[in-house]
Amino acid sequence: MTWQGATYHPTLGSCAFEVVAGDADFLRGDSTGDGRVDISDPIHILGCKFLGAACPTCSDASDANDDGLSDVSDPIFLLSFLFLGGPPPRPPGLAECGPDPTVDSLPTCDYSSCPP
Ligand SMILES: [Ca+2]
Ligand SMILES: [Ca+2]
Repeated sequence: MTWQGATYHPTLGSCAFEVVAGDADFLRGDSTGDGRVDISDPIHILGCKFLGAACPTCSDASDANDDGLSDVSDPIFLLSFLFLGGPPPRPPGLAECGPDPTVDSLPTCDYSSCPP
């Protein structure tokens, strides 16, 4: 490659990258962040989406169906689980805190109901 009259021979160097665990552990479905999943969680998501109420600080927790989107399907999924015998939220689930095993583009999770 020539640039400003000089010839350069680019070489491939080594590079390193670091995987940073940026998201907090959480309980899937706990949109309110209070450490449990109940009727308040789908109401919280619906309030955010339709009433201008405060939105979840952990989108991964409110992504109850773990499809990588935070939308109206999540409170429907939770209501189905809570009252109609629908499937439970996917891992990390309701009982034990954990990271999101699914890669998605949701914002970084801020969740404080799990031990550090
Ligand atoms: Ca909750
Ligand atoms: Ca979802």
